[in-house]
Amino acid sequence: MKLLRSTGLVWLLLLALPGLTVAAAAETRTFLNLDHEFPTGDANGLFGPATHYPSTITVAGVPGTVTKVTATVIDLGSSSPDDIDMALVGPDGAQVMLMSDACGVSPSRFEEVTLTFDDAAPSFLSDNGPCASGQVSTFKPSNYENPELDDFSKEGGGPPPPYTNALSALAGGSPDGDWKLYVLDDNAAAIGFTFVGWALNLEVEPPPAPAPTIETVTVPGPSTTVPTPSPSPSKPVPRAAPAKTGKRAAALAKCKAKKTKGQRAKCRQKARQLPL
Ligand SMILES: [Ca+2]
Ligand SMILES: [Ca+2]
Repeated sequence: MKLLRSTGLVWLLLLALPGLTVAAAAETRTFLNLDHEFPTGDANGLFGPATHYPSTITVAGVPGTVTKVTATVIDLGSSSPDDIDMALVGPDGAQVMLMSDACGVSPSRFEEVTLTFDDAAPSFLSDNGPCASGQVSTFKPSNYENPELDDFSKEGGGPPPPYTNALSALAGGSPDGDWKLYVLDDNAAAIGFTFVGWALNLEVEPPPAPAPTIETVTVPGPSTTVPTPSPSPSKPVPRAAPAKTGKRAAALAKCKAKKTKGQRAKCRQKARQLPL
């Protein structure tokens, strides 16, 4: 007889556990707002805050950390670019002046200009202009206004100073939230701006992915047969009785046929010597 006994095996499993991470590559995402913008301070559109003040891009559901920000103003035209004040405010409240009092006053003018503001650009916009028309160009944020005079809160109810001049001030936080572009014409003479929209370009480093790690888990293994232990030697083992042959009974039965008592006794004595 044998017994069945289940044994346990230890397996090494790869499981995703929080806490350990693997770096992921950054990627750039672009968001658009195509609301047409022009000054709304008077009936002729010569000065004052833009149609949407601010013009807002709401980013939602983008995990990770912003590592770089650039902004593009699409199809910008002006008969007096110096009038333009433009600031970008991030979800965390950082304020960057993209351009102010750049490219000269009327008769300096430009049209159909698409400007991207990028800290890594090789140069600034010209202070006194002219700035070329019909160009798709990239410049550093360019502010030629006396900082004491640059104040969106006084001229249009926008964010008060201070404003930085580096888009890097907008990096380091979550992409999610409201990104606000404030544009203002600060001079009642000449039309300062019209543009069809703007793009927000965010370089985002995704959140670290969970790294595989090792956890030990015990799971049931295959069954194993093992022999039954032998009986203890100190315990007596009963001896089996020999099987009956029937020879003795047959001989005794024949003894009844003997004639004399003596003959029957002698016969039984002989029969008892036979096996059962
Ligand atoms: Ca200004
Ligand atoms: Ca103006």
